[in-house]
Amino acid sequence: MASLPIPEVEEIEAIYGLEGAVEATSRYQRLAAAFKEKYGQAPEIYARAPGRVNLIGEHIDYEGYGVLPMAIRQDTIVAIRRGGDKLVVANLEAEQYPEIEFGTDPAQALDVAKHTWANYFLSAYKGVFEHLQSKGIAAPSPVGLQVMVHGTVPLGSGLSSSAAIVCSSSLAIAAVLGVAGSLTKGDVSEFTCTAERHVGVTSGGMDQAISVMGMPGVAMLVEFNPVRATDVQLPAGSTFVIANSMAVSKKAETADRRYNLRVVECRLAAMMLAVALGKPPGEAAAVTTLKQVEPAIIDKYGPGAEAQDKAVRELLHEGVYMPEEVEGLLQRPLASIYEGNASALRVLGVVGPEGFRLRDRALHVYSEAGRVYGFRDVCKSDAAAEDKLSQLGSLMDASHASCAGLYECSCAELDALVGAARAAGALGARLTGAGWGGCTVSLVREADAPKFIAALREQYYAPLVAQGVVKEKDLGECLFASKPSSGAALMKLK
Ligand code: NG1
Ligand code: MG
Repeated sequence: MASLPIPEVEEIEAIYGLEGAVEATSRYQRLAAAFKEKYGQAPEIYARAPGRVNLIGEHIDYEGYGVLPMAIRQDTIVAIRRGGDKLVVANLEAEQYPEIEFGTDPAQALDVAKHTWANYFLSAYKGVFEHLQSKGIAAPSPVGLQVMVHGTVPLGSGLSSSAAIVCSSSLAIAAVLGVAGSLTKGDVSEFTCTAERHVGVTSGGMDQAISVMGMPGVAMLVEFNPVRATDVQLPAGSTFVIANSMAVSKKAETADRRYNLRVVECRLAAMMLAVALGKPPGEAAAVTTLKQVEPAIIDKYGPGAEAQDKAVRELLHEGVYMPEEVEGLLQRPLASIYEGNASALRVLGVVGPEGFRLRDRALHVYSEAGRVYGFRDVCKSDAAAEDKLSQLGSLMDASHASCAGLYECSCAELDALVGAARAAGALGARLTGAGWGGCTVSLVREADAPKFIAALREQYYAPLVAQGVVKEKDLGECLFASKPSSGAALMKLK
């Protein structure tokens, strides 16, 4: 499946479904009109890519483990044409997202310290050229591009607005430069993941993969190295309700103390496990993911979640590891292990007495990886739908507990919202995406969804409306049931 070419779709209905088509059409029309007014001509082509909600499997994609997201209908659309001698990146919502210009040199550096929305476009631009170079495909000479973007995925909400803009921009750029024909979905999933790291977050590949490979009606088990996606049919009568905690997670801006710190902690945990399992320091220092040490754990402790949990508790000590302890065991400075890895070096530069909580992070990653396959197996099983729902709910609850307790990526607002969701009748509820703010996802019986949404409005959102944090009229964008939607596509409008 990963080797299918990117579809070029002419009909909006094919993507947005009958219900969404009218609204989508008017959005594309507004984008086209604003584009023509600004640049004097119509776009040559459009591309769109959706956000996603992760049902289970949090903070494990960068450790090499499979995750289970679905694409949502909210997306980013990009209109583009060749022209001028710069990259002019404008947004339909110009007041909120001011226009930014870049030169056309694909090798230009991206300023991580100056985070702007258009950095995501530039990361896509660099990514397209880097991909062509890595495949030995002759790159076209850089030309000026005129671009206009419109997104409906809420920012900083764990629904991957970032992947939506990086993936749609990449497709648009590749198409207008005439190289889209040589790309497969797998190529785009992989190079957009690498490209997004230019923005300064050392993310895994889940968001880009599901944004590119999502399919209507099914969630996907996304696995890595190489990236691939398998359909997961969700049980009949189930609905997933997304709710925004309204705490904004500024992931790129806080990366050194949150997201990128966790990525560093996981690798340190993997190296410490390798040392404890008897690997010589040089070999241990070369380990990069927790997945890589799993075979050695199984050799000694046997397979299964319990054995893995026992192993981690025996091999890693409680509490905090400081850099000196890790360096002593690896017999080399961390700066040498991370040479050339700018984001990890930034993390090491700011680490304080809170150090690294390696045992907790490893316990989360291994148990969460197991829950992903558990979730898939429940969906595939021939149990009664009602039993499936309650088992999936328990897995989601356990995932949230692990994210909050062991991985410390929740926050007061997310915990309160998860609590309110369970009180309102969710069969399971958890944070989704990186956490530290953003959204939760709740499993609800389809028939109960309206009642559930009304109860959550009352319990969680009414006070926020009263405080002026959110407007009543915008609640539909904060709290909604979502069906699995289709992945990225190039579009020519009729
Ligand atoms: P969000 O913050 O939801 O976009 C991030 C990472 C994912 C994954 C999740 C946690 C990016 C682009 N994505 O998602 O790869 O690690 O956190 O599971 O940073
Ligand atoms: Mg993101």
